[in-house]
Amino acid sequence: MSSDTALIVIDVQNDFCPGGALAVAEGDQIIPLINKMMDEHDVCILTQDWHPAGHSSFASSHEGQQPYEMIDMPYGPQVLWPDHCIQGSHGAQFHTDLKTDTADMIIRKGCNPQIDSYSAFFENDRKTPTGLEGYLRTCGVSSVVLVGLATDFCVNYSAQDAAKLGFSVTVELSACRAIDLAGSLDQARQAMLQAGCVLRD
Ligand code: VGL
Ligand code: ZN
Repeated sequence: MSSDTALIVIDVQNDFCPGGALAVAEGDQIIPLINKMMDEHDVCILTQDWHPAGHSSFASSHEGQQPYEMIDMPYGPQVLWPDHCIQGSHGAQFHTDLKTDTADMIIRKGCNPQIDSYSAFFENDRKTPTGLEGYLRTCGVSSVVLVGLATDFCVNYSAQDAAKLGFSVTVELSACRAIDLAGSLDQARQAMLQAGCVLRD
């Protein structure tokens, strides 16, 4: 694949795989396909959800709230999650089967205690950048292929932001898996299509 296309691998971490704190069904099954795709792309980016303990996206940080409830944050509605991907923990490590050696860059996100960050490009205020856009532009990248976890949250937000920034976006759905909370997968598919992303089954 030419170097104007980057593969962006979203959050293939222990906590999002079976047995993890925020396990996505079959989350580990996409790893062989992702490893193969990494061999086929010159530019590979990995993202790593990387929260400080007590992060504001954790239900445990809000008295009386349970995981998967919604709250209003200053930047908008936010789903509350079980504690997950705490910096330095086993759950935050990449799954051991993921071939990380050929990655050009690893973006850690969700580090700000006050703001969640689903997207590889912006925090959930939708305006604080992670720096990935600049990196991709510097490399001459104009199109991105997105894979990883979870389809309806971090892949979805990353895909929409990439499209808004003017990249051509393909989401390879066979190499993604979803959390699917109350129709979130259908909503995510619609939103990604609306944003101009190509969804490949
Ligand atoms: C994610 C929920 C919370 C994801 C990350 O990777 O999709 N979802 N943090
Ligand atoms: Zn998270």
